[in-house]
Amino acid sequence: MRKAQRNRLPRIPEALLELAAMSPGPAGPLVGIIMGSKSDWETMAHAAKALDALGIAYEVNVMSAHRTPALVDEYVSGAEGRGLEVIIAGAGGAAHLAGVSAARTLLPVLGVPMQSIGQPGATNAGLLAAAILANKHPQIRAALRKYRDSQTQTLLSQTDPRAWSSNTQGETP
Ligand code: AIR
Repeated sequence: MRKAQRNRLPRIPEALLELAAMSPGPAGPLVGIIMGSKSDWETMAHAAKALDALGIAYEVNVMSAHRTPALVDEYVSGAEGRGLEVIIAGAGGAAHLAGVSAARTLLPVLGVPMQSIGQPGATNAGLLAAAILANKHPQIRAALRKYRDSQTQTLLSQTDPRAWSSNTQGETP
């Protein structure tokens, strides 16, 4: 672009830039949340909640490494081709779903072993998925930065732990 042309371009106001950062990301789901049983949803919903907070599109499906291995194979093998970029796999018991999934794809698979890691692990899996996606998607990067800034502000406004009872502390780590 020549200098004269460049000078004619309007400056993008800060507010517009902020709006662009808040607009929805790429159309299709980027994250596939899978779990071994519908009974895992109560925990895995926290991964979905973390993605919701950052405006990241995801899909949710129940499938089991032991009960429906062919379905897991089909879903995971096709995940990258359908546009998914990260898989979050939650399962209880032997919690093999993440390992079985990772064997069938080069996508990053974040495992959430249900009983041992539970809700904080599911939330962290959502945030880790966002950090992975932020390498490629500027809108997600902006959303993640905004989220982290708000976490920082929350901490800075609560530096005296004695002022807060245990049930009023923030939910996310
Ligand atoms: N599971 C399902 N297939 C293989 C395993 N390990 C797990 C589920 C769930 C637990 O077994 O992920 O955490 C109990 O499942 P359900 O369906 O009996 O509630």
